[in-house]
Amino acid sequence: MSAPTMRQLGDVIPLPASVRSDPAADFRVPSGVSVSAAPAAAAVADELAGLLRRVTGFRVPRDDDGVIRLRLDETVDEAKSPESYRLDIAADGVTLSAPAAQGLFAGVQTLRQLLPETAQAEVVLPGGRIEDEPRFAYRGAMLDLARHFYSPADIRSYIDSIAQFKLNHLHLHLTDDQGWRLEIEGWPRLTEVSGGEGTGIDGQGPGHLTAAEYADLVAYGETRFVTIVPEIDMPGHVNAAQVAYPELTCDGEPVQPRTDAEVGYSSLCASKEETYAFVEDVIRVVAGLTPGPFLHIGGDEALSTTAEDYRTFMTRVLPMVGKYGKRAIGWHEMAAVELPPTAVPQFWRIEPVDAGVARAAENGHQVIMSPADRSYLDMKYDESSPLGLDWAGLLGVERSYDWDPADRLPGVGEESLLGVEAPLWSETLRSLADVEYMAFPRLVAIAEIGWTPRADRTWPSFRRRLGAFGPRFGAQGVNFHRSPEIDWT
Ligand code: TNX
Repeated sequence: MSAPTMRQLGDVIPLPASVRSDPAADFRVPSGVSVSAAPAAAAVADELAGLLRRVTGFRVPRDDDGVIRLRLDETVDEAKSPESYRLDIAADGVTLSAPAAQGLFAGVQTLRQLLPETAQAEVVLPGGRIEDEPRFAYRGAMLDLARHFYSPADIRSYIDSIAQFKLNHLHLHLTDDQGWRLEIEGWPRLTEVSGGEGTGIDGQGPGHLTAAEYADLVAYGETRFVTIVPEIDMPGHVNAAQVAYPELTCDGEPVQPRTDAEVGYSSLCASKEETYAFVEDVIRVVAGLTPGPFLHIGGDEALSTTAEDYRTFMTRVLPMVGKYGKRAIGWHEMAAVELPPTAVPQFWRIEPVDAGVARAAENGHQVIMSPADRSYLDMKYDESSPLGLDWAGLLGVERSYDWDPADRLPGVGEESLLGVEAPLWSETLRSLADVEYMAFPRLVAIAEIGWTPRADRTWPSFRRRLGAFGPRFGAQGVNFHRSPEIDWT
């Protein structure tokens, strides 16, 4: 029989904060393997048992004295991230401990990568200790449902794919000029008119989430420790809302549905009370459906809103987010106005466009970094990419990895960063396979930037670990781009 293939303890993406190998302590998974866990960690333990079952063929029950133990450490110091964990692999067993269930989940994602991707005659885990915690609290992906709608099954699949890289937020861009994708109680025409047939780019991306489907997605995300961040984009990017409700334009005249990819032509009317009644209703409903702390209010490319109207609008709308218990995120244009203390600007441009974000950081605001030239997953990989745009340049895998969020904006350093997010806009996409092709592997690079200590990251190391991940994407059925920059195994 051939020797069992075993990974090195550090062959994990994102690279853990600390890895100490002990080759004398390799753990051969025995046929009687069982998993034990505190009741609060039962779901995570079941997940690990399922992974082990798949690759060993053993029964892998849960019991009280498992050779694999998941421990919740109540005595942790407060400064530790709830996502931190410690993984000890020894010849006689495996112990995973963490201050909270999300840390155990993160540790299970690490273990998953140390296991083979397919069933083996003998499964061996590499001995040693990993101590790990994230660099940033917020590590996100964004999916644009407005330009093309993706079904709940597609979104669940994307959640599964991102969670294995310890990404912990999925931002859903739910509304834009070409479509409105979330049912809002009291405003049925939003989805009846603008979430049905003929919507999306070229009319090719119809569909919407009912409130119940959205709530199910939120609950599914919770099982993968992925928090849903809903975005209602305003005051620009609102043509779909105005098609459904013409009273949302300044003159009240009906507007035509649009399925082209132009931006910057629509605006809510800052001087009309109807506008704020609508916006407050929408924020109340979306906040009510969303247990997570964030509500994204867009604010980008409001090119047909005057600076004064933008200020009037944002100054009224931002407090509404707080009123319904949420913390506002907005694209960085939002930082032109005085922000409530908890608001988070999300930087998306290439150049530092103005001083707004730096000023916000100086005033204590946290910032999310999504510079288009490094993190926009809708940019083409190279000239031959069949999908994608190129306004922010071509974005190969190395380019998506070899930058740092703390260096992007003067005045916005490490301590001002809530985290990093990779948006994926859907103008050129038509299916989940298209989404996967654009996201993988570049989203993996962003995940490592968000998790791994800066000083420990190097492109040669990432490139090697990513190359070894190819068969896993294959086994998972993920349609990743076999970038020629990587030696895929
Ligand atoms: C800019 S980035 C937009 C989106 C487009 C995207 C295409 C941002 C906040 N707004 O409306 O879909 O470029 O890359």
